[in-house]
Amino acid sequence: MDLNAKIYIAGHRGMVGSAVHRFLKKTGYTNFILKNSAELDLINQHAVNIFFEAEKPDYIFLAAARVGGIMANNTYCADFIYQNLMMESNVIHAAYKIGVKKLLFFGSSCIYPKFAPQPMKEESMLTGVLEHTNEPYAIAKIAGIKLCDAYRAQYGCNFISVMPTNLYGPNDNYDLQNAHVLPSLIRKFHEAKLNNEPSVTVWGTGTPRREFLHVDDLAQACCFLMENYDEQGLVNIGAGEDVTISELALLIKEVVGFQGTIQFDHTKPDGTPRKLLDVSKLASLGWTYKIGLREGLKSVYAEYSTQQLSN
Ligand code: GFB
Repeated sequence: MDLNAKIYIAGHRGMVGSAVHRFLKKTGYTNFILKNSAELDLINQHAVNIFFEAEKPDYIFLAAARVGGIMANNTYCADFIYQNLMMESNVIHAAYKIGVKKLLFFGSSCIYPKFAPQPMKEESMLTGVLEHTNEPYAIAKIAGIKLCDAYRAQYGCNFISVMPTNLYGPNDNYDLQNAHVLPSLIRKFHEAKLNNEPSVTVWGTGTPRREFLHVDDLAQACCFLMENYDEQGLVNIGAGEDVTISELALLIKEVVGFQGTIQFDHTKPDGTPRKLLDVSKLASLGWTYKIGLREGLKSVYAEYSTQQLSN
């Protein structure tokens, strides 16, 4: 991508899109097309086609998506499959029609089977049954990957797919019902500390294992792949290390400085027992993560607590 390339970041206000935007700006890119959902409804195919005809971007980061944690996925399952299918179909087809130079699609590690061998290799996709709490979302994301590969195979489009692990960082969602575990626990421990509560409740058994990657690392990896990867299939992006939810809770408790105890609510779902990505493909291309979990947690907690003070 030359520095004057016209880059459309779909979903630039979300955690992933905003991180890609920050990284590209820092690298020297200046020519962005940014539209919020009120300005461009990506579910509306007609609106998407008009926008692409008028703007003709060179490169696209397709980060727009309906996302959420385990409870949001389980509750809004129709919205998750419908909205994601529509957005990715509309953008990918329009990108083909106007002949963009390259498009990068964001999948999710939940596309792998619930009991996939760990760490999960790219070849594991479509080899087994999905985790039921996020099956509709996962099917929409698998469809997006297949769209990219099909447009590459039939029309020669340079569309690639990346598979991020569980992410955290600036512009995350801290809504207790709909967020992912890491921001939810930051908020729970922070509020418990301020209110001198005796304990914090963590959902599930605490035994599931998850891998976490700072979104600034993800953004850097995506820009690296935009420059260095032109093939079908997906590329995992992760740290290659995981922790149990109990270990995560203890780490957040320590970073926040909460003195009370941790309780587990066994009525809440655990989801997939383990989700650790095999990142050897990305490593062989020449990229590894930089921000460790403790360091990343400290920086997001510093940002979160400062924001709370100013609210
Ligand atoms: O992050 P999370 O919501 O999603 O939950 P998944 C991860 C684990 O943390 C589950 C536990 O075992 C939860 O039960 N957990 C403990 C909590 N306390 C909490 C809490 O306060 N809030 C939340 N949210 N979880 C999502 C998928 O799966 O991950 C999506 O549903 C997507 O489709 C995303 O793939 C990355 O890791 O289980």
